[in-house]
Amino acid sequence: MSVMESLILQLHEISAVKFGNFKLKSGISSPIYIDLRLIVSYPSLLRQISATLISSLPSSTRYDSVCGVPYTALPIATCVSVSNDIPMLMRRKEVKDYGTSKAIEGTFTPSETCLIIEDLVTSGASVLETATPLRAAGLVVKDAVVLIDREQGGRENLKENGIELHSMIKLSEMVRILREKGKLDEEMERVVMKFLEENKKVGVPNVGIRVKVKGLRYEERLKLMKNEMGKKLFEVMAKKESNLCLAADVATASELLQIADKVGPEICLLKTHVDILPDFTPDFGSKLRAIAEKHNFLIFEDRKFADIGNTVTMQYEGGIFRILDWADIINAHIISGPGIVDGLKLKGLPRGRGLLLLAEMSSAGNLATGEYTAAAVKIAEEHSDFVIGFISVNPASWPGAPVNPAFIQATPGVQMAKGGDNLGQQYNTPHSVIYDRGSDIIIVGRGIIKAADPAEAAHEYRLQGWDAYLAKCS
Ligand code: 5BU
Repeated sequence: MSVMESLILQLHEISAVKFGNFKLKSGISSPIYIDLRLIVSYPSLLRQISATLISSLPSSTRYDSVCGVPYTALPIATCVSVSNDIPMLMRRKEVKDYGTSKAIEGTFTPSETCLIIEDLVTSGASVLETATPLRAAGLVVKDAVVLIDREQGGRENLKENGIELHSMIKLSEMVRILREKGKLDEEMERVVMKFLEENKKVGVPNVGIRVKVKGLRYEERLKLMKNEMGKKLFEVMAKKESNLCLAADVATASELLQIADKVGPEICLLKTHVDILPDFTPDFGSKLRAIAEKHNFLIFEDRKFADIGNTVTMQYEGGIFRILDWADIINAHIISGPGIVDGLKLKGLPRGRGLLLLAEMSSAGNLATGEYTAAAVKIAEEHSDFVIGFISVNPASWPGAPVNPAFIQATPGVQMAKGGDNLGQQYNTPHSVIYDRGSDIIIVGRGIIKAADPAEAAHEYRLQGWDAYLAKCS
């Protein structure tokens, strides 16, 4: 008899798996009932289950710690931790709002990988409820291992959220083995299999299962950020109580300097398109930097570099604009591959600069979606000394969400009312961008520039952006 068969028989023996007619929590009647809470009373079985769970993982699975989904999987995770000498983390089901008010108990370093352990997966929602706070604390969650997969869409839902589900056993296999061993008759097998088939939701992923967690404050995230300019941006945001970036798309350099001085007190960041300024002169950078220092904001040249590494080093440093000399932050597409980041980093990192990667765009029909977005996240993780975050539109919807909180999300396409322009731009409100879509910085252009009083408009955007941030953190 295989180890698995023996385990299944033992689970049946202790009545952790029962056949009959049961009313489930959801109200439906089921011919099969599984209650794995019982296993704590059978230490030898608990030990065997824990060992088999770990050995059922592909050998390529890497993790620094384990975390059980409360409560049933907690003893399983503890057993795995103790017998394999792997540190364990615990997720609080009810986050205390007093004391340290931690969602995750245990010691860890952000960007370490945590394996989730669960007893039974149906839709995958409870695994996500544990993955989300782990990720929000800066941990990487890529895999979950489960004792029994009910095959009701959990695997698909988790995949959608960037988690691969490994199951020790599928429920239909379990039923087949119990039938083989004479633990249920043919009629009951037929009834159970029919029930499982009818309740199968495989292929119809319940997309949209998302869990909201309290956001970390900038002061906390600053400690996770590796790049000095990124740290500085968090500092400025916290100090000025501003997550507003002005997209200073005005007609001339002199107009830009004027609006920078007027709006300066409200913003954490000023975004330029230096190549649209007809009156650009080599002293533009130093003039803008003086205003930035006066009002304590950073400068972001929205150059959207896109070429191969070697070319971008020259575009960044040279030409008429000499962007490297005055822009604190630049951005780049990843269409040319990670070499672009290496190229920009070569010039930018020694000067203390930071880079935002374009993970998504705000314009209708753009192609920066799905795997492209995921590739941007991967490149960012691999270059977190230089990459400070992303240009994004809806980071809360990305497969690995929430994204590593070390990274800053900056979102263009923001106005007070949802809508768009007639060239494909699409607008969302400050609240929806920061609170619902999980971004950090609202990038506002025409909403401020075209307002009758830009400084007053900027003030209003700042208050709305800040309120949404506070709401997210509480
Ligand atoms: P608006 O006036 O608020 O629509 O200006 C938006 C600014 O953000 C503008 O400078 C764009 O070049 C920039 N932008 C964008 O709108 N969408 C994107 O996906 C990216 C940048 Br990337």
